[in-house]
Amino acid sequence: MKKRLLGLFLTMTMAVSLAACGGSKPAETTAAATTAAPATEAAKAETEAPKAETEAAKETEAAKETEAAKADGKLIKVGFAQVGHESDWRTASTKSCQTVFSEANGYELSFVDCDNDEAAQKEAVRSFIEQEVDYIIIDPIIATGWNTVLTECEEAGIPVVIIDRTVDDSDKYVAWVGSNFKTEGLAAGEWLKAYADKMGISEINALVISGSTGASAQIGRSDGFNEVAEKYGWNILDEQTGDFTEAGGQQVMENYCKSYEGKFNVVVCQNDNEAFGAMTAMDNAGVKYGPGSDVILISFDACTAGLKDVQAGKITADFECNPLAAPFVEEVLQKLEAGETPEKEVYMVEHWYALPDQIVPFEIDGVAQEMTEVTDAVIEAQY
Ligand code: GZL
Repeated sequence: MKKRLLGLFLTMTMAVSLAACGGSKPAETTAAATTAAPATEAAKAETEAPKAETEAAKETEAAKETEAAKADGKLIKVGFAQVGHESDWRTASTKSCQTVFSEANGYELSFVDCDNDEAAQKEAVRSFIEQEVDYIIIDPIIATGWNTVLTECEEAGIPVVIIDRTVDDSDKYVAWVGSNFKTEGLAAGEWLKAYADKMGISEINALVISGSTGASAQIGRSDGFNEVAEKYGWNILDEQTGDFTEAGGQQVMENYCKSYEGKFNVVVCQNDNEAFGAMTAMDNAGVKYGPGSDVILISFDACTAGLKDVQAGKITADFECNPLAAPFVEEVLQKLEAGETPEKEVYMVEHWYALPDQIVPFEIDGVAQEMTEVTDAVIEAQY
């Protein structure tokens, strides 16, 4: 047990440094460390040979320790039921979890990609119970239908941590780490109002490509944006799900370009991958979008590829959803390991992105919002 606690201490140090790096994404990048170039190739080879042997020895030692810890049952067994692999955001979320819950950090991770299949996700959770894992992490594909299986986890004495999306019909979990999706929707709406006023656009006719129906991210973003639309009397011409995928976004936008030709001036995509698909559809239909064009294109997630499209003048504004929650989930597990009570809710830090001409002051419920200019450095530091 002592070894495991040492491993946990090392993990906490790792998590804090990871969290500092990934959780708040520093606005500026640190200058790349410079190293003196070796004098000659021979000197370089000589310098590197012992280092390589040392590295190899270290890796062997670490592998031996991990195997021993595994054999002694000292690794913390974690089951993670992930939504799927539908988006760049999801890829970053999975990578973050697999990096944090690694054997080197003292964990034995059972990872299941549930491929956006609710039944498969419940099955994965039940398999973790059978495996008698120490903890279960769930990113719930949709927000309801969870009480039965969470009761089974409770009866098996396995604490559950929810990451990212929420469970709305049960509180049988010890903590949730994620984003305020309604705030993201409100931010997009209030920014649009401020930007439209700046541009002298008095009428908003919006088409929405929403995320997976019933996912808390979809529910929150729709609720927030629709609340602003009602407040200002905008026309939401249509809202159809693109299922958070590029193919879904393209399919819906192709239909929109036919059904609403010349009638819309705003497209809201509830994640970047839908926006990528929507852009392909609008390109094919000859619809101009982005700053200075006929259509304002709004997106969510602000993944690296999405910010590149902001910088290229394609996406007009991108509202971040931070996928790097794993270090904060690990802090919850470390508290539980230490017999402490973790916070029930932990919110991620998020930013609203645009180019300078599209950065306008706006408020959410009277609170002034900061926007972040998309620069090469910001893109470099993104996920
Ligand atoms: C939001 C997350 C959503 C992302 C999409 O927290 O669940 O699911 O916005 C992803 O990119 O597919």
